[in-house]
Amino acid sequence: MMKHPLAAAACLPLACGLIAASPAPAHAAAPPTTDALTIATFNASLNRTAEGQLLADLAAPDNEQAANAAETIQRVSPDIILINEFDYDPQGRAVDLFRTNYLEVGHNGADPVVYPYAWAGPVNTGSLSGFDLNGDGKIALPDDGWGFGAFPGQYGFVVYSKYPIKTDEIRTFQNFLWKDMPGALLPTKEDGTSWYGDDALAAFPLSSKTHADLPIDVDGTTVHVLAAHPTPPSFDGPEQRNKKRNFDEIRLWADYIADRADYLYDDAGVVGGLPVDANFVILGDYNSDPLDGDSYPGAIDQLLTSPRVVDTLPVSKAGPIEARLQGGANAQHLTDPIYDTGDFGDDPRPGNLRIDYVLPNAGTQVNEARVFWPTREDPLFRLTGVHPFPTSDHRLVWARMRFPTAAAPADDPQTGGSQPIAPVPDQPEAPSPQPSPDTPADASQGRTPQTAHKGSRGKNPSALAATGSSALTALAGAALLAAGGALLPRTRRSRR
Ligand SMILES: [Ca+2]
Ligand SMILES: [Ca+2]
Ligand SMILES: [Ca+2]
Repeated sequence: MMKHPLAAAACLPLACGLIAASPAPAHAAAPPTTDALTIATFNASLNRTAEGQLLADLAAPDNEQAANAAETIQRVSPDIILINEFDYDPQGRAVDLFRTNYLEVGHNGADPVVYPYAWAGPVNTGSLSGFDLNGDGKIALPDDGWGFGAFPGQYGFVVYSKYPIKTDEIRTFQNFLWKDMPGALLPTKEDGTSWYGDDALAAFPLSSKTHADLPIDVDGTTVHVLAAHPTPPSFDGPEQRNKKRNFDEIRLWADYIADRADYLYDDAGVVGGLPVDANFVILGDYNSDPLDGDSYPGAIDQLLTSPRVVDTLPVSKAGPIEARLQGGANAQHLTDPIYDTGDFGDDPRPGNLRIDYVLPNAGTQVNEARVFWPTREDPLFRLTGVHPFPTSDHRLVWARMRFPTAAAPADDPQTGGSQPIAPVPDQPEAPSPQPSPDTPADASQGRTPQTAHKGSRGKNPSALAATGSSALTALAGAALLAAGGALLPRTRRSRR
């Protein structure tokens, strides 16, 4: 951590007294911020076709695709990363094996990366609903799972962090029922009746996997990682059941951050959303491009146009080149391919899309934002490649940013501070290890630590746990176990 420039300087008693009395750092106009963090999302295609296969593949360090995924992560070395499509197992063994055998082993000259903290939780994919959800006359996986999947846990996700995850304040929304969202876009048949029967809707979760709010302690400032993986808005018919679910899965976070979530209950029964001054970063594959692909209209714009959100607009040099080389549907696309994050079939469609996002709260300073997509002449192109892909059909997306340490501006687009990212294709695809000289000085001297989840939700066991009572802490732990989260702390801690 950089020291505040004044902290080490000799000063007159009067000046020192002023510093001690005021929380404001030397740059009076600049609000205090955290150190710059690199935060990433990566749909790494670490799902497998059979239960247990990922564990088998990760048990030894010789799985080429897993090694490629690990090297991709090492090339960026994010402080916090969400990995989508990572099969869940209740003991968290895959989470540990990927750390031990892949992330913590250098690949092709890339430095190992150590994440002392991780979280993975149960998902709805591959959990057989018992109803014929797709209307094909049979009740079977993968189509009739509460989320599309061949076995329980397929297409799960994991969050790795170099900073502590505040485990007693995690909230998950795996079980929130779709029908309980006011104005839910529940699909209907051509005659106007519900596509799903009342018995199915009585148990139908909105989240196709889970939605998880993981508060992370960044040197005393809480940043809520909001992780999800809404269902693809495809593989349906005129009823648009997947398009509408995708829209509402995205809406869950849009409401959660904008003080519109009074209806929303988490898996521990706690109602409500984030305080409007909380720091957050929405991460994941949201299966929705702003202008192209199969989305229900406006799906991802619920987040991109929210006054609470900064669109970091990550860019790559290779996206436009690949769109041109691959042709097909890409030629008709409206979203600038500089923002594409997924390389999908182009003939006839959908073509390459922008669907993976890193979206912090308004007031966050964004220093740089990139899609890891090397050009074909770059040696690292071997990590992204062309179909059939050596690693994934998605690209790792990252942004380097500083969060406000005081309260973030709430719902004020004038001070929301979307920091435009100039598309500068000639810069390297990996973040610089140190903040650039013109970024704001570390303001740790003036920090006001935030407390999450205070006051607004009386039933919150996390808030009870914060009282320090061991009995109440155990209650919060029990609630967490009920939610089934696998908490995977490590004793070692390495920072960047
Ligand atoms: Ca069926
Ligand atoms: Ca393509
Ligand atoms: Ca595109």
